Amino acid sequence: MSDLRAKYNALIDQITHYDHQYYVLNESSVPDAEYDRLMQELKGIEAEHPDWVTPQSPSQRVAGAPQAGFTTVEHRIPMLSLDNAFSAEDLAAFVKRLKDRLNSTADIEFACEPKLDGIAVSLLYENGALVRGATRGDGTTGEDITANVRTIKSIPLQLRGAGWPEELEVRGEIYMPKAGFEKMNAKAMAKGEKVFVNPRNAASGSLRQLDSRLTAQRPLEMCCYSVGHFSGGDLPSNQGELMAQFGEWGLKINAESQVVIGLQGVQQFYEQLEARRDNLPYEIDGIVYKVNDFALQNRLGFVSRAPRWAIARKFPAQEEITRLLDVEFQVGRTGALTPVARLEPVFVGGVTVSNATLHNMDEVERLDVHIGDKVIVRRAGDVIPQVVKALSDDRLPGAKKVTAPAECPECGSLVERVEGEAVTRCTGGIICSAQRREALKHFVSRKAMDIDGFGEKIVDALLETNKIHAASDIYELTADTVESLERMGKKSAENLINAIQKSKQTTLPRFLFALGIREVGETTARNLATHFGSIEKIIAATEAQLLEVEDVGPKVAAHVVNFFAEEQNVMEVQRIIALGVHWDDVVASTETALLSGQTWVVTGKISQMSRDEAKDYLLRLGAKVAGSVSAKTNQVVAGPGAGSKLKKAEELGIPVMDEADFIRWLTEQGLWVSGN
Ligand code: D41
Repeated sequence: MSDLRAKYNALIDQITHYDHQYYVLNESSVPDAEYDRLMQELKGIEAEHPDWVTPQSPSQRVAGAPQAGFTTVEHRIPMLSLDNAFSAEDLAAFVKRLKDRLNSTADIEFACEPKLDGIAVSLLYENGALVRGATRGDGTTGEDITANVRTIKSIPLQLRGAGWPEELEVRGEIYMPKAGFEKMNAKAMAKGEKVFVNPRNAASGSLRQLDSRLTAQRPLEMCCYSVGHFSGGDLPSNQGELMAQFGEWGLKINAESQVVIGLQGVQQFYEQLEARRDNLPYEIDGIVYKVNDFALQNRLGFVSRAPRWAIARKFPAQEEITRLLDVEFQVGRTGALTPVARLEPVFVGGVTVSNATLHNMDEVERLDVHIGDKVIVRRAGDVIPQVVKALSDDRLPGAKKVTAPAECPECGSLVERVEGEAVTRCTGGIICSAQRREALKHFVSRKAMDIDGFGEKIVDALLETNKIHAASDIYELTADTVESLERMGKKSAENLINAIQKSKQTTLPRFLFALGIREVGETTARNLATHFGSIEKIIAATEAQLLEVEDVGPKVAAHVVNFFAEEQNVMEVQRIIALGVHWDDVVASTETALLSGQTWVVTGKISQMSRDEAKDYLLRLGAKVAGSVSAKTNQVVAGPGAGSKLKKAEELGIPVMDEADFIRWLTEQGLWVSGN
């Protein structure tokens, strides 16, 4: 073999290996730049020697031109459907049915798999080479989506290792991970393109593209879970081993899958996975349980189109249809009017939902909702329920379109919507009681002044009884005043006053953030604080000076200048400081700071301080504090309960300190005095 040919083969192996590591095993392998260089080199050789190119080359994932349509595929063995179980009782009945049918009292082994919410597909491998991909369709006939499945990097074009049957039909689910879905939708939204309702629809729409170049840009993955037709070789004798075998052949399998024993094992798996549902990187709508042993599966057989030996235990649905009764507008801290849907109560995502957000007027227009419409409500995880679609087919004649009010529903001031912005805003400023209320809630909140126990109810009660008007008034409250509020005992009043006192010792970033200047979030507040070093300098800063701050653009700069141009705001700041709110000076120049240029990550529970406090310390030393671990991370502080971030740090060989190390180190820096 020529040197170049050997080089070419080695490149294919190397790129295929990197794809496998990254897309199948989820391990980071090479820097993008290196990967791109290898791919360019491969393509260069292929341009010189087109006759060397095979369909298995990693350069051959994307076809050149769109198809006219999809041809149909008859499945040689039907792709079955799954029976559902909706409760623990249903599941127990399933296990009992199996035992009865097998005429045995012995516990059965079950393979448990997350039920991915995607599209079931079939892949055909001939002598290890991917030759066809098809959708499940109705189980008998599907569509040929070979060109599209070839673009999915977790699907091997050539099986790895050895020992696969000559013909092997692998079945599994193609899905879109949550993060990729969010990113893709955000991009589509910005460009005014079609937004998908959920990751499943996005996966389905992406697979139905006639132009595989479009599919290639969608973040799809595939996990494999069964075999259809096979010939010319043998397979393991149970599901657990089949999954292990799939893994060796380079097919992606679900890392959560597990073999358990008996009803108890099955139920335990349910509880553990359900608790983690929202934290998984992809959506699941339940768990699939399969009798592990293939011989037992064969004995149990099928009823109509579903196997007797498998069942899908469904989780509570995250989307339901209900009716939109009305839309009201809530006024936020910066005057932004948020349209809120009042709904006919509906059970979704495990709770009864009667309100859902419509975000802003752009979203209302995009959804084209009318009062009385049937709408799809989605509640996934802990996020606020959302209206994701209006079912316009069922619209009642004469239904009223949702429009923004001309006046603020709370204070009656005019409402404005800046050209090109999604947000409608009340122009009332601090005369608007809603804006005042929200500003105060923000001021006392955890990431701002962090006044323990100062909740929404107390803010409302103090405002209603005219005990406070502005944030500075909080620092003049007495225990007697607080105690005079309804449902407030002596002890709680004292606790609140103590918490207010304690909050006076703060940091400049927190104080700045607490002021609630538009577009000044935690990060911007930190950047402003480290850049200028004092509140006086920030108040005096010009737009040009503000633009020198990291991540501060013209918009933020204008908001800061406008805020402090308002004399009332400056007086309020001075009054708060006069009443005792103070902080240590900030290390003004990041160049001289101990940790300047370093990126730290804090994860897990820190018992002697809050995670936010730990971050404050690091920021004061000039470090950047990141939310995730990457090759750029210099140091990780990991308290008990640290999970994936700690694991990642260990994989990447990044130094990790535990809480004791961290406190020792802070003490050495003179930042921590024991008994703090
Ligand atoms: O994750 C899934 N969505 C999933 C679907 C899974 N993990 N296993 C499955 N197993 C089967 C049998 C037992 C019939 C081989 C399935 C499906 N079927 C399935 N997907 C769509 C219809 C049926």
